[in-house]
Amino acid sequence: MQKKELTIYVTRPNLPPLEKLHPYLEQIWQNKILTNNGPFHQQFEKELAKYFNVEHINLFANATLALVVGLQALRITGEVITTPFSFVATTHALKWNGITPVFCDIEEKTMNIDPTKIEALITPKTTAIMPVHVYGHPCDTEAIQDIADKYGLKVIYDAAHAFGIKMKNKNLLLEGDMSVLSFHGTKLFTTFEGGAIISKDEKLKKRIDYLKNFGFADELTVIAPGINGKMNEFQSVIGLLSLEIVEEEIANRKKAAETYFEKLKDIKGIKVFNNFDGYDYNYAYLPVLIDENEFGASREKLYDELKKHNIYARRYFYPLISNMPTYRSLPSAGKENLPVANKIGEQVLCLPIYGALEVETISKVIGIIENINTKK
Ligand code: T4K
Repeated sequence: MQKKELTIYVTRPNLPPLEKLHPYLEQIWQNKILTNNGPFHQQFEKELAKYFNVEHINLFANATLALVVGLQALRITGEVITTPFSFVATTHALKWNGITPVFCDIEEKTMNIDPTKIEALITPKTTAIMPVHVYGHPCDTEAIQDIADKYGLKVIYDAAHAFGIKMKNKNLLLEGDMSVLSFHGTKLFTTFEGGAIISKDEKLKKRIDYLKNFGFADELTVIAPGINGKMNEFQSVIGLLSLEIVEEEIANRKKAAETYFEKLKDIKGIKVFNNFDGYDYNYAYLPVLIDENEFGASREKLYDELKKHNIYARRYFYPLISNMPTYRSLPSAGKENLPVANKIGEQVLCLPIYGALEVETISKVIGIIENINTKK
C-alpha cells in the first residue's frame, strides 16, 4: 500500500511552548479580568511598542477592525487610492466607511502600488492613499509621501504583512499617518486573531482607543459611534509569549527561503523575489511568478500538481480585488487600467513557508516544479 503523503500548508503558526502559557492563564483565572484594557493588554502594548521602537500603539481584535477604525479616526471620506493586489480586507475597510476605493496599478518589482500612477487618479474627492506592503516588501514610501504632501492627502499603510521588517534608514511602521498590522493565525507573528495600529501622536492614539471601545472617552461620555475592536487578555498573553520567539521564527524562515532561492535559481520561467536592498526581510511569504511561456506550464497547472501531492500553495492575491463581483463595476477596476496587477494576479503562487518547514519538504516542492517544467 502507498504511504499517504503528509499535508503541507502554505503556512503554519509558530506557537510558544504550552507550559509557558499555564502561569499566565492561572493569573487570568485568579484576577478574572478578561478584557477591556486589562493588565496583560497594557503589558503587551508596552512591549510591542518597545519591539517596534514606536511610542503609540493600539491593539485590536483583528486588523480588519483596525483598518475600519483607523480610517474613521483620521476622518477619511470620499475617495481613497489603493491597490487591487491585496487581501479583500484592505478594500472592504474602505467600503465599511462609505469610501469609494480607487484602484491604482502596481509595480512589477515589488508588487506594491505604483507611485508613478497615483497622481493621475486624484480627484477633488480624494482624501487619502492606502497602500499595502504586500508580502512585507516595503512600498516606495518617499514617493508616496511626496504625492500626499503635494495634494494634502493622508496615507494609511496596510502593514498586515510587515511585522519585523527592519529598514536600514527608517522605521517602516512610522511612515505615513498610520500603519495597521495583522496578528492573524496565518501570520508570521500571531495572537490567534489580532491586529494593531501604529500612529504618531498621542491625540490620535487616544481617539483610536475611544473608537475601538464603542466611543467611550470615560465612563459616561461617548464621543462617536465607536465599535468593539478590543483585543482580549488571552490574545495579549499569546502576544507577549510570541514576542519571545518571533526573531527565531524569522531566522528559520530565512533559512527556508534561501533553500528555495538556491534551488529555484536555475529553473526557467520562475521569478523569485530575493532582492532585499535596504532592509531585512521578514520572510512572511514566498511568492513566485510563473511565466507560462518560459516555464512551459501554467500557474494553475503547478497549483493543481502540488495539490495532488497534498501541498497547498496559495494564489495570494488572485483573483484581484478589482475583479471580484462586489468591486468589478467600479470605474477604476477595468483591466485596461491595471495591466501589471492583472498579469501578476495570473502568475503568482505563494509556496509554503514557515519556520518549521523541513528541507526535505522544500526539495519535494522543487521536485514537483522541476517535473512539470517542460522548458528545462
Ligand atoms: N490586510 C491584508 C493585506 C491582509 O493580508 C489581511 C489578512 C488583512 C488586511 C486582514 O487581517 P485580519 O483581519 O485577518 O487580521 C488568510 C487570513 O484569514 C487573512 O488573515 C490573511 N490576511 C490572508 C492573506 O490569508 P485564508 O483564506 O488564506 O486562510 P486559511 O484559513 O485558508 O489559511 C491558510 C492556511 O494557513 C491553511 O491552509 C492552514 C494554515 N493555517 C490557517 C489558520 C487559520 C494554520 O495552520 N492555522 C490557522 O489557524 O486567509
